[in-house]
Amino acid sequence: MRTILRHLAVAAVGLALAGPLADAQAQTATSKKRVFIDQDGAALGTDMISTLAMLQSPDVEVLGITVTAGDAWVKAGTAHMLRMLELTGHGHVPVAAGAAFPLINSREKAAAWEAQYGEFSYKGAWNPGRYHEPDVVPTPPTGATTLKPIDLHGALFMIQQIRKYPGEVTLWVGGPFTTVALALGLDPEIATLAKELVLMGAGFNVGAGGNHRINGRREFNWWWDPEATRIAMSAPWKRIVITPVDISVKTSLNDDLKRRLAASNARAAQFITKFHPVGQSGGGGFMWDEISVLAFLDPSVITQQQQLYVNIDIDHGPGYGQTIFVEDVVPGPTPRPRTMPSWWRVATVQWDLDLKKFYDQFFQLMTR
Ligand SMILES: [Ca+2]
Repeated sequence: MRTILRHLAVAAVGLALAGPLADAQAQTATSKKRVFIDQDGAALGTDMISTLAMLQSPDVEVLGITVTAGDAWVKAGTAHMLRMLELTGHGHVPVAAGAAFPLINSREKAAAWEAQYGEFSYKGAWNPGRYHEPDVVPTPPTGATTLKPIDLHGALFMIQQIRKYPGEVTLWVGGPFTTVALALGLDPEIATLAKELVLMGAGFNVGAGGNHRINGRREFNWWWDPEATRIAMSAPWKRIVITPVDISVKTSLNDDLKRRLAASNARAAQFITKFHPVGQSGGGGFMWDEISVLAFLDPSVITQQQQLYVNIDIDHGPGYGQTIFVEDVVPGPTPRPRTMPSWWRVATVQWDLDLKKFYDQFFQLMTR
């Protein structure tokens, strides 16, 4: 309890910054885009590399990072994130541990669902091949870190930083929504105080189930915690941008790209070269979260996108965790805006990208 009270006291300091002090800070602002990152934390692959891409941008000030359970448990994921920061020269960026478990979903519930409706090919921290207990932190393949997370829960850290710069902070989410849902429960105003919500998640029309086999609309980030996704996607953000799994499968951390990066002495490039060597696909593969980051940095990377109402099925039946979506216009000879219940929010959904621009800009970021 004492720890919780201390967290709340620190958060209260952050909340107090919404007044004149915040205005003074805003006036000293740089022209950089302010971003708060919420990410899950597999030791290798898209979680680390996308976060690194954001940190490498000269146009962005990363206010902080919270790590949420998903691809890895939160304690392991936080260690992975800190180690990546340590190795790439970004160790000054504060990291807070976020949500440890989904709100309702669990490993046991997922297993019961699978027994009834079919097996998922990918379950993040629940994958049998990588499973360990939530409190265990195995030595990461990248090595043990000497850095520590800050002494504040990720949800409170998120609230504090969004309130510090009203209207300026892009909340970028590359993992499940549990920490965001907790933050919204504590302080619903962050949805309107943030500049926008930008995320990787959801699946729409991925052919033959895409990389999730059973159903391309059951994308991992959203499926891990459907109720949190419903809470986050129903909040009144000023703007929502979604990088869905549909576009992820058009990219890969391929050997040509790795060979080009290997020639660079930059720490970011060397991180990829050391832990994602040419000819080894482990942890590489599709660049799910990287697309979301690069499209945020330069929207012209995206060549096709669409406005849709987007949310998630939270009925505990066969559709649990599926992306649901509706066109924002009623088609016909004279199309008109579609009216939906308030929990449906319109999002910009990215469908296609300029691959050359994407890879070139990724290369530039990683070799700085
Ligand atoms: Ca992720």
